[in-house]
Amino acid sequence: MTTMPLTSAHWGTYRVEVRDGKIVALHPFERDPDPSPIGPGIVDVLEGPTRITAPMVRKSWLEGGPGTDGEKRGSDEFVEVSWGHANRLVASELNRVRREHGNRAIYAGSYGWASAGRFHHAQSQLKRFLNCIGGYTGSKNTYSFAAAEVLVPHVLGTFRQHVDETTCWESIASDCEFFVAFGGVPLKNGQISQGGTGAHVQKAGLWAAHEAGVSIVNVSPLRSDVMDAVGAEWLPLRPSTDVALMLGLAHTLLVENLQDSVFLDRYTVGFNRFAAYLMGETDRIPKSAEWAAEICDLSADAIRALARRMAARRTMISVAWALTRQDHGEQPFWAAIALASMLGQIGLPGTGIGFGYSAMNNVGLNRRQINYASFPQGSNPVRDFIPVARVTDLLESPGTRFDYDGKSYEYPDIRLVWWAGGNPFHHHQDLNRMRRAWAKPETIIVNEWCWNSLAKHADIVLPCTTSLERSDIALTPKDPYQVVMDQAIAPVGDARDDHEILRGIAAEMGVEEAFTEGRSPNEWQRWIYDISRQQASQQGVEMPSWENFQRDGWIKVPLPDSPNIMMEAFRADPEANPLATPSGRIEIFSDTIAGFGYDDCPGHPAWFEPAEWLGRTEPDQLHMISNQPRNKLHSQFDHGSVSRADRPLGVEPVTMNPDDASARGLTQDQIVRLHNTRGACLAALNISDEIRPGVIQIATGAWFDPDGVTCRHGNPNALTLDKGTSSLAQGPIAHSCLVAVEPYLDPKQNPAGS
Ligand SMILES: Nc1nc2c(c(=O)[nH]1)N[C@H]1C(S)=C(S)[C@@H](COP(=O)(O)OP(=O)(O)OC[C@H]3O[C@@H](n4cnc5c(=O)[nH]c(N)nc54)[C@H](O)[C@@H]3O)O[C@H]1N2
Ligand SMILES: Nc1nc2c(c(=O)[nH]1)N[C@H]1C(S)=C(S)[C@@H](COP(=O)(O)OP(=O)(O)OC[C@H]3O[C@@H](n4cnc5c(=O)[nH]c(N)nc54)[C@H](O)[C@@H]3O)O[C@H]1N2
Ligand SMILES: [Mo]
Repeated sequence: MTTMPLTSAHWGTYRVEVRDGKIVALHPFERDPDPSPIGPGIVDVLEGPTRITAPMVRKSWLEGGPGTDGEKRGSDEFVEVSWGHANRLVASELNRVRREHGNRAIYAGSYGWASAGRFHHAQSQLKRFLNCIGGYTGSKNTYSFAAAEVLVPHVLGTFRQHVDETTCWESIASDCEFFVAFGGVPLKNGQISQGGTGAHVQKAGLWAAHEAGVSIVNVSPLRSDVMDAVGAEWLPLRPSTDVALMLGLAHTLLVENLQDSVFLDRYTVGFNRFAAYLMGETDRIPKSAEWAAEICDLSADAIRALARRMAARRTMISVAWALTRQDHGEQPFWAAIALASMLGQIGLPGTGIGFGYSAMNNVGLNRRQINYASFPQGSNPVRDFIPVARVTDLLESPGTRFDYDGKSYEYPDIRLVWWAGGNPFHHHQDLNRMRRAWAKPETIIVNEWCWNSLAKHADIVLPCTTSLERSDIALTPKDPYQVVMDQAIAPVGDARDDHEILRGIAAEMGVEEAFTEGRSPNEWQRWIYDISRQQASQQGVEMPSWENFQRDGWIKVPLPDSPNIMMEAFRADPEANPLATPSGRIEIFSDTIAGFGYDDCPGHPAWFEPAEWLGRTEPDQLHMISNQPRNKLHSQFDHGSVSRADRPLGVEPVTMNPDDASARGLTQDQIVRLHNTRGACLAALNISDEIRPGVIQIATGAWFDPDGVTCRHGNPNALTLDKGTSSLAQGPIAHSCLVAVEPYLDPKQNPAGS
């Protein structure tokens, strides 16, 4: 018998072809004009050797108890146990840690992308459970754009709301003339939309802009960050130097009197202080086009020409989120806001600034934002937290203090780590350093469905289902399509839903009623839907009954009456609609930030030399860009057929300019070793002039497979630098990283080599 249930994922909506209880294929949703090939990558790995089918406990931990041989994590054997046994082990260990060290000794920030679906959201489930037993140390912000999440609210009142209200592609096609994309608009990224999407629009949006005559500039070390078909002009700057370029543009506008003074007076504060910095009055360094050219390796004439064009045309500035994932990653967004303010087009149709047309399908997607309900997490009595990317510092240095957004905090002493729905062995920087710190906690619990490096580095592995093995609802304010996620197959092996895993442990600890409130998963989903439906109705959108939603499988929420334009209301009337900043205006100078007294994040946008960049290299070093992979979401399905097909040599490809390859005597498809003082990884060489000299690009996502400090599989986080962006946001800086590249001589094939 064949059925075709519907499912939703961060990479789109699909029809699942199920034959006799087995999934044989995923087919694109009939409404999706540009479906992502990522989805089918799950089919061949749902079962098989990489699937976790029963609870597993690390042998030394099971035999010796908590804290035994933490340094064996990642290499120790695992022993299968029953669910009853696993639940008792987890419950008694939680009780011990709480009794001896208090709940703050449990770290459950559990950052990561889990699955789409409003109810079976792994982190929400875990956090709700832990809140029922006294709480946990959590984390703040994201790896995506931590620096912007902390900085931009000081400057524009909020960050996330502006991202959600990004001026849509329709408005760009009708009203923009000049689209300047820092970090480009790589279509690989538009496959993704957090919480699911019904129709992919990024490619069509960019194409429509081109067809409407919008000129596009791709400011990026990678030419391929904008699709060839739109004929973008390529400005191949050095990585991590966008701030210098933006300051050079701003200086040119100022000295040529091209800035919009009326806009600056009415809508901003602090421009004069920034102008003094631009002119070199504060540090004797004018941020001229010549100064910028020296840093970013573009010509001063090109910089001046770009500034003049931006002032003469209706211009949109797009800043990729990647620009925040570099040292001093607060500054590119602040400098871009200052530059857009000088152009004076913020809040007008098709122009101004957009935070990340590069990043996801939902950025630039015209839609109505419905306030859907979530699965309630309860409240956490523990006040301790870390900025998310400070996890290694947390484990390494209990009791030490850190700065964050104007205050000072202390790292608690973590005894137990619990991760559900994220992969720190994918997402964190300097994985060799993290691995050493990871040996310290007494117990590490992980909910996972596949044997990735996170699962391998745990003490207790609780096997969870994938979204194809349970039913859920994908309600998301980020997309007009709302989708029923049908259960396609029975759970594989003894895998349980995260909710069911935690219900079992809650029962063991006597808090089952508090955790479930007596509702079954199905009743919870209906509860979430009914509240969402009421809230939608208050926003003027009528959603069908639960029964009809289930019957039809999906709905499409009507589009807004007029296209989204970011900061439109503020522009129309800044007195009636002030920003949520102290001044109510755009803060080109922020007294609040200046008042924090950070020498690495002053009161206005400023250039700082990154910790690692091409302006200061050892001989032979190259700048490594580790951007998002085109064939998967982060590390998910790296073991699946879609990802493997792009990796015929078994290791992740790395792209290098022909000049750099010939200088090193390297050839196409050769296996190379990328290395620096922190670690190394192997990669398969792809030689191409789509990348500027001095820079290499290797996508993130290869499963970390350490052989000493070398990742055999090509995970760039074996090399990246683990340092905060600044005292303000403490965000991750994966993109500021220098490496050397050499031929790899496989000791097995080449005993005389290595
Ligand atoms: N070098 C470098 N590093 C980076 C970046 C970069 O640009 N360069 N980008 C950073 C960014 S922006 C991000 S967002 C992070 C992403 O980092 P993560 O979000 O941590 O990466 P994922 O691989 O998506 O991890 C999700 C995990 O959840 C598991 N999972 C899926 N569904 C379920 C479920 O239902 N239950 C449970 N329990 N688990 C589930 C998956 O198997 C997977 O292991 O990486 C960051 N790291
Ligand atoms: N297919 C796919 N899509 C994804 C994801 C995925 O894993 N796979 N992850 C999603 C997530 S969680 C996020 S946060 C977003 C991230 O969205 P982005 O941050 O926009 O994505 P990246 O691919 O890291 O970076 C975009 C481009 O910026 C360029 N770049 C890097 N450093 C610099 C620099 O210093 N200056 C300039 N001008 N350009 C630079 C790189 O060439 C890169 O291709 O992507 C989302 N989309
Ligand atoms: Mo992200």
